[in-house]
Amino acid sequence: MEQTYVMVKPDGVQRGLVGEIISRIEKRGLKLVALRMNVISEATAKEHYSEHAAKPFFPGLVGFITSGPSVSMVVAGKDAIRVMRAINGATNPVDAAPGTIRGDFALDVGRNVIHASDSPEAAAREIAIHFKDSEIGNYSRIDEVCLY
Ligand code: RTP
Ligand code: MG
Repeated sequence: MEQTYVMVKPDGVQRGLVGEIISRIEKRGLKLVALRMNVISEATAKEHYSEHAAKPFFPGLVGFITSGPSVSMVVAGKDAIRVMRAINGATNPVDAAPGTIRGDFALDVGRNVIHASDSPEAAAREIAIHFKDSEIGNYSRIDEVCLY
């Protein structure tokens, strides 16, 4: 089963969208295997977004992502990385299709509610940044197992 790292960003938490977002992920058939709310440290934020370190929006991005509690998750399932990116929609919410999280709940590229890893390499790297192995659960969804 593929795993990906997902974060409800501080704006999503402040707008009360955590339940709605988790619900969409679970209803799609993906499985939550780790979950935490915390304020991400500046060092962790810089590491998480290190690919953007040279970009003009980097200081604002780090400031925003550390500005309040966010919800971190590891989400598992078939093609979880690609499916989560599709659930989230385009980076700039103005371009995000209705029915996606960004397309339904956001307008501003700097407050786009949710993050998900964009490749298998990024997923492995980001999961390791935000979670210890011992924090990642191992269970079957009821719809994954046949009783008889
Ligand atoms: P994320 O990493 O947050 O899931 O977003 P993403 O993959 O869709 O987009 P990415 O290119 O990785 O950008 C990371 C975050 O930086 C902010 N951003 N601002 N002002 C700008 O032009 C700009 N471009 C990107 C966004 O908040 C984006 O989510
Ligand atoms: Mg990204």
